[in-house]
Amino acid sequence: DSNLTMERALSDADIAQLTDRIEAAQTNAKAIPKLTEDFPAMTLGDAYAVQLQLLRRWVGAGRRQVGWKAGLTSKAKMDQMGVRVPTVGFLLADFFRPEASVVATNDLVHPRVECEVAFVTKAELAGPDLTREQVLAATDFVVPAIEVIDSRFAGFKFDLQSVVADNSSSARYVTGGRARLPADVDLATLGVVLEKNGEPVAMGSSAAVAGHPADAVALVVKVLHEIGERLPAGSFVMSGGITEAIAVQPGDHVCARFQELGSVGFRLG
Ligand code: 0L1
Ligand code: MG
Repeated sequence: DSNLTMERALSDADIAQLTDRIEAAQTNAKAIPKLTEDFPAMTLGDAYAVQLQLLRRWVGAGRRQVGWKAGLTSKAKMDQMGVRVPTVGFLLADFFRPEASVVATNDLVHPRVECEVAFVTKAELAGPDLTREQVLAATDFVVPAIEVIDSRFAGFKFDLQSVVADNSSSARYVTGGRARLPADVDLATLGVVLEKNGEPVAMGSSAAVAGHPADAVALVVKVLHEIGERLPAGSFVMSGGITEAIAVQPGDHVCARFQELGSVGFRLG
């Protein structure tokens, strides 16, 4: 697909208009058609231009960025969404919700949850080809997390350009369990079970995420390199859903039980 280039095809005015659309859909929790319907020439580079414009608007309005997330880094997620290219999305401090709390859904379109290993870094990471070892050396600690994703596209139907512009479906995230030093856990083969209302609904191993979650972090840094960004020390990075994402409703209780990292759970309100 020739639109999967980081070259830009759309004008600055088009990028601003698309950012308005995404901002309104996210702010009002209202689904919109995928962006490529009106802008078929849109490239991956245009999509990241929209995502970065949204980030700059919101940071300019006083919101604080804490880090980035990997999207679509496991085969389960790629198969579920029919998209084969890993993506990144930014994470703001106000996307965070505490463990054991009630996470509101009235400000979301159609939330889904997925289990992820999250990294907190202690040194800057940059460049197109970091190794797993370099990522681990720059990692302060890892924590278990549940991401609540929410596509702003009707029926969770989108293409790569649309989902990247929509900040890779980022919506909320919850951390819990135990923070661990990366050297103290075998990050390659951590098992996780996702329960909904006490029943197991998905399970997997951290190896599902790009082979190793630290490799997914290296992929995040590679995409950041391609869009002219780096990962500062102190970043919070979600390495991508280990299992497919599970749809949730108000009243549901979800809990992710990770080997070695403990569990994280909350209720949907
Ligand atoms: O965190 C994710 O993997 C989401 C990436 C975007 C695709 C989706 O909405 O599932
Ligand atoms: Mg995710």
